[in-house]
Amino acid sequence: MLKLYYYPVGFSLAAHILLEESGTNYDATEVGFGDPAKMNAYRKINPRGLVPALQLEDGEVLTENVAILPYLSKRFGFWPADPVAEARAMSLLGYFATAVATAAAQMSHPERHTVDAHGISAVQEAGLNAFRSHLAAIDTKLQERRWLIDAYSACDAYAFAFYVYGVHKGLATDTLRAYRVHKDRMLERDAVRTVLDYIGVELPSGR
Ligand SMILES: N[C@@H](CCC(=O)N[C@@H](CS)C(=O)NCC(=O)O)C(=O)O
Repeated sequence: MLKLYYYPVGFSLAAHILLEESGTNYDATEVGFGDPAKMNAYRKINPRGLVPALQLEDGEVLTENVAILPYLSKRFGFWPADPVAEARAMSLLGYFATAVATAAAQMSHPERHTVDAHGISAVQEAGLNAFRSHLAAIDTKLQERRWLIDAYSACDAYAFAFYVYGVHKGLATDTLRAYRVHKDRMLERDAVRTVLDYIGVELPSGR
């Protein structure tokens, strides 16, 4: 059985949603960030100690959203057949994983992004500003379309994970009108609601 290692407000949410959408049997195990013994055990699965990690039926472990999301999408039929649409999907996943997720990492763990102890709050602020501007860029993209590429895809699930993370960090969403509509569209999907219930994450109403 496929096994996903996740953290509730982590960007593992995207892979979790795809697994649930697929209808396949899978296991989802929460990683015990903050518990050194559990983290030592988890580092045997993913030596970088990050989520998501996806263990395949034969025991091989995939890490990194840019690998896991196309893998699940291709395996379960959420991947565009057209080469240009595929390139658009890869472009977005690359942008999300390198720029948006990195801004979030600077917000959550600024101390890892500077060697200057006095610079930590400045790094955090820069991460916050960058993350806000990425949310605004995603919002602009969503003003033109229902889903981020031609049809519902891993890009939508990943974008939704950023939205959830932003809300949990207390960021205002009132200017993100198209993104809010996209979030509501995501919440209409049974798979999305099932995963949020399972991981115990709620979006406060109106956010
Ligand atoms: N490049 C990795 C980034 C993964 C990542 O940073 N995951 C965060 C959660 S969203 C994490 O595991 N954070 C725990 C930590 O940094 O200690 C990917 O795209 O999969």
